Amino acid sequence: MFRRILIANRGEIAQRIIRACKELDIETVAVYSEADADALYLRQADETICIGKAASSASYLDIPSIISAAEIADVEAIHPGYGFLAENAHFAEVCRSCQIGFIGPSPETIASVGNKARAREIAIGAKVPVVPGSDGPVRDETDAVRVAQEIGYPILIKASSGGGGRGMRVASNEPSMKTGFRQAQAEAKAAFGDETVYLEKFVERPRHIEVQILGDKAGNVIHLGERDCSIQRRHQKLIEEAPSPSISAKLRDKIATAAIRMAKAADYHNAGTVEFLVDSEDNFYFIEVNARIQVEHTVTEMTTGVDLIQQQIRMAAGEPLKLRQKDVTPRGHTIECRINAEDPEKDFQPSPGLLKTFVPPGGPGVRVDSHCFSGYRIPPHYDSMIAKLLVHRNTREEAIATMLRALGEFVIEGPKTTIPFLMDILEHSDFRRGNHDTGFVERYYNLPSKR
Ligand code: MV4
Repeated sequence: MFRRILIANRGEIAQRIIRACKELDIETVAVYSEADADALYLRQADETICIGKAASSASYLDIPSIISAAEIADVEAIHPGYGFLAENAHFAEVCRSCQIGFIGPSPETIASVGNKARAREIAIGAKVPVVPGSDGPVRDETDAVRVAQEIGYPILIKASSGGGGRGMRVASNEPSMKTGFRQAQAEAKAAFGDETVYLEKFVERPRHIEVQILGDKAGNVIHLGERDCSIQRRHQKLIEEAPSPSISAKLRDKIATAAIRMAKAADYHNAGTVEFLVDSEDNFYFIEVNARIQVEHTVTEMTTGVDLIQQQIRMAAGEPLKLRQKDVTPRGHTIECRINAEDPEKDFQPSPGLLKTFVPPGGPGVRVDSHCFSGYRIPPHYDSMIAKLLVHRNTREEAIATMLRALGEFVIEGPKTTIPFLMDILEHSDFRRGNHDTGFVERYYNLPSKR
């Protein structure tokens, strides 16, 4: 097992990783930018190192600074958390060449699943259902129109280096394909330095179901059930839950076993997520692999009782999985709300600054993962998530009731937050029925009345 690791991240995930390390008796080295000098996680780490200016590009994304810190602090491994360098194959490669462990998949796996057209090919090879689409990248406009003719409109043009909703464009007919294709290529080139695009049939009103997997270096892969992340706005998840309220036990099992096939085919080690879309007829399709621990890993921790961060660290250190598939027994229902310092009445504009009062809720079935405290100043340079509020209850109905109680109990003075908006969603009849898809927020938010 590692003796000492560096955490290349900030905020609640840095704190989450420190907690796991303390329980594993591993020393922690935290890094921080000039804007994070007063952050809570720095008081919890064994050692702290300033790695640069406030801008992420000059600190949390600066590979030479992070590697220097790791060398100076003499750590055996780096945990990248989520975001920043977590899915950067080059960074994982640099760690390898410096003989520093990377707590995540191999650089080769990160690169291959990071290429979405390649990930699709791997899925096809593993008999994992994909959305009808092009066989690999589409070269030019003529090719695009021909493939689209075969699949039928509407079509989604996706950037191979995109993902998470970036670099996508809908084409509803031949003329819009002709113009859209070139624009998509140009946008992809500008955004990712890679103009490669591919086509998929556009699935209308899908549900977003993702499967948590764990894979050790010996090639054992297990799943820890799915999360339903259909409640999102502009590709930012707002509410995640497990189990999904809208899939049958049979479909759940089919999706989970497909996720395991995908992980094995991608030679996936460490913790990861396989994302699927489920259409209105309960067909499911692979869309992406997330080669990192995700924000919402906590949902799975609550339903399975498995500490995913501890598992990640153990697997990166070369320990084989002790957990067997039959020992993973999801229980009850978990809901997570992401609380952001944003103003829902001003188009979710970030609302950083002084947190005058921050009193999180408690009581039965409640977990709060947050780096915030009364008197903390939320820096404007990073994402606006200030807390993850989770509840775990026996049933979904009880979980919704506890979540509404806990959201109501939260006292946050200073910045505007998304709490009122989250409460609105939890009270919506379609959400309560589990009758929602990824278009829920956009539809609901454009409606004058919600019921
Ligand atoms: C799609 C789709 C419909 N059809 N692919 C968005 C994020 C990225 N992971 C994939 N995404 C989508 N891919 C096909 N062929 C609709 C989405 C999508 C979406 C997916 C999951 C969660 C929220 C979403 C919101 C809008 C669009």
